[in-house]
Amino acid sequence: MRRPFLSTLEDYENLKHKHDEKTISYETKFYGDTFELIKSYEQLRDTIIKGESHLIQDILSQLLEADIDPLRILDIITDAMNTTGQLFSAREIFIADVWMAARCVEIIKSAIEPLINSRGIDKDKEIIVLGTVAGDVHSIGPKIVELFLEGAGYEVINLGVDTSTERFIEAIKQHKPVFVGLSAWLDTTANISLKQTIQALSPLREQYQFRIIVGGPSVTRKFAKKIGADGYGNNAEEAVQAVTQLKEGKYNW
Ligand code: B12
Repeated sequence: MRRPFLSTLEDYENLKHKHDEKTISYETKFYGDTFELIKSYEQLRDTIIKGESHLIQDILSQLLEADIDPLRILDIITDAMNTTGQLFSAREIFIADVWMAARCVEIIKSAIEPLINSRGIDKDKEIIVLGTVAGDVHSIGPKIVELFLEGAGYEVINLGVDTSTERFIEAIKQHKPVFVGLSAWLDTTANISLKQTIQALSPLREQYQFRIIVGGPSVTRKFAKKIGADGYGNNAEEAVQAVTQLKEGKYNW
């Protein structure tokens, strides 16, 4: 299990103050990075939280020039958005701030996507269709899941947000995926759209031989099982684990 980079803004500030010789060596050992790199990670995270999209490109270039694994940048995005969510929930920032943070993430994702895709493992990649269910416009989580699944060697067709059941069915018929991944963020879309989507896709499972995995903060493992999903992932790494274990017949709820 990958350790979250930092879990709250407070941790982040503490870490900044903690950067004396002793802790640098600890952090350096832990992450296998140089101090300069850790500073750039922090800077990227801080910049996302502040929504300073005009600064993103420069910081990202520094990190990529240092040849860091682009998948690690996804950890920073996840952490920054979790902190953004906590600040929003605590009413310390407004929805407009969340939008600005999301905008920064979009810029980063566009920049690192080609780097992750260019790793190409084999030509005949299996396909995974991914989408956020109808009525829900959250896209950052599935984008990260997409990048992880691509990193694991799948071709991912991301249908984006607010995806109707008809659109999922069309994509299944067209792309013949081995997995369909569904996301939901809101309690309403998890309880209604996600359930309805699984019900609508289920009759096609036998004919098209795909399995359904689900995720998103409003979805629990128990709920996923109850509504008829084949697998669940609490985060992008678990999404990869779920598809791997399902393929090997080793998935355990
Ligand atoms: C960013 C954000 C937005 C942005 C979305 C921008 C975008 N392009 O995505 C905007 C501003 C548009 C937005 C709008 C709204 N939002 Co909003 N939003 C968030 C926020 C702050 C962060 C979500 C996020 O990106 N997290 C970071 C990613 C990396 O994590 P993640 O999403 O959990 O994804 C991981 C896992 O869930 C998993 N996963 C995700 N998908 C999948 C799929 C599969 C198959 C698998 C296996 C795993 C998996 O892996 C991902 C990567 O590790 C959350 C708060 C939070 N803490 O979650 C609220 C939150 C989700 N939003 C909320 C609300 C209420 C809304 C609005 C209704 C607000 C409003 N009043 O208008 C609207 C809804 C619009 C709609 N119809 O969908 C609530 C939902 C409450 C609820 N439980 O119902 C939350 C929890 C905030 C809160 N505390 O109130 N939001």
